[in-house]
Parts: sequence; C-alpha cells; structure tokens
Amino acid sequence: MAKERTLTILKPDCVRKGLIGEVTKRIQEAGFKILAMKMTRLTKDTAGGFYAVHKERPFYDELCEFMSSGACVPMILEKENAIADLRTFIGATNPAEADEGTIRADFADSLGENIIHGSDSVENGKIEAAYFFPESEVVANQA
Ligand code: YYY
Ligand code: MG
Repeated sequence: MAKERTLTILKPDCVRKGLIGEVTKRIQEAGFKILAMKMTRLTKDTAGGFYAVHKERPFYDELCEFMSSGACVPMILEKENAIADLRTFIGATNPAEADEGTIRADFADSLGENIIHGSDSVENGKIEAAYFFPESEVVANQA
C-alpha cells in the first residue's frame, strides 16, 4: 500500500487540557511519522477558510469561534493508508459515538469540542496540509 499524507490538528481544547504530549505520543505509537508540526492560533477568518466546506451548516459560526479560541497544533502525518487510519484512530466526530480507545472517546467533551481533526480524503489532505505548511516546512527526508 502506498504511503499517504494527512493533516491533523490538535484543537484548542486539546492544548487547554495539557494533552499535546499524550496525543502526540499516541500518534507516533500508532505508526504515523510527523513530517511537519507547529503551534499557531487561528483567527476566526482563517478557521473559517479551513472549514469553508461547512459554511452553510448551522454549527459553522460556533466551530470558527472554537477553532480560534486558543492555540492549536497542526501536523502533517505520513503512513501507509494514513487518511483512513487517522480517521479510525481519532474516532467518530461525536465522542459519544466514538469507539473505545480512540482519541475522541478518551478525551473529547462534546461534538463541537472534539480534540482533534483528521483529513477525510487524500485530496483534502493535500489542500489542508498546504493551508498550514509551505513545502519548505515539510521535512520528508528525516534520514
Ligand atoms: O471530520 P470531522 O471533524 O469528524 O467532522 P466534520 O463533519 O467534518 O465537522 C467538522 C467539525 O465541526 C467537527 O469536528 C465538529 C464540528 N461539528 C459540530 O459542531 N456539529 C456537527 N453537527 C458536526 C460537526
Ligand atoms: Mg471533516
């Protein structure tokens, strides 16, 4: 199976709860290689651009408020089957429906504040990675 890249974001609730280390440890233990990472704080507008696909949804405004409410940690991850495997690893969008042992089941409080993002397709993974990182910040060759 070919290696894929996906974008994850440790959301502001993850950072506020002091879970950057724990979640990053689990990401690495699950076999994802971190090719890029940083801490940043989105504005409401940059959060809105990232989630533009949800613009017409009733939760959009609240989502943009939440995503710009504090620091977040985006990362580009690489692994075979990274897109689907990360989605499985993070769990269902609603933590109440997330499988046991997933990040959202273990740490998320609500549907709106669910700790972590994962790209939903290879194509969106590329768009989302480029939203946060220029190619010069992606360390593909780590020897
Ligand atoms: O990809 P994923 O994060 O699992 O869910 P999306 O359907 O793409 O929604 C993005 C984001 O929006 C979700 O993580 C929480 C929030 N949200 C919400 O607050 N209420 C909903 N009914 C659906 C999504
Ligand atoms: Mg999504």
